[in-house]
Amino acid sequence: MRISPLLPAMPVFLLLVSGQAWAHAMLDHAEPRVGNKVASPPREVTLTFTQKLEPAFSSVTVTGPSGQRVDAGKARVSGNQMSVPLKGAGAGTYHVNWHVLSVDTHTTDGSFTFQVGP
Ligand SMILES: [Cu+2]
Repeated sequence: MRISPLLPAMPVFLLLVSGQAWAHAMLDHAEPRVGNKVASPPREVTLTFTQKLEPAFSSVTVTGPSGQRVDAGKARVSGNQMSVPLKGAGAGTYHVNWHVLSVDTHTTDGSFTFQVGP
């Protein structure tokens, strides 16, 4: 385990000092695509980031149309990608919430939605 004592303060510090000027692991793209509509519930969600991730400190949760958790298992991290399997939950809006630690020791998080339906 490598946990910097400064880690919890880093995001605030970075916001105050530099905004987005430094490179962090930001979401580059996702499948299903951010804000898009897909015909049937996907088997998994894959997020691709702008930097490699630390697997032990990176996670993603997904909630389905009625707010229930639909992520089915631990997220898998490979390089700059993170995937999580889903259990199908029908049509509606799915919320994806991610929280990652990049190899440069900065944490970032964010969320997006995609739609399932005809
Ligand atoms: Cu960074």
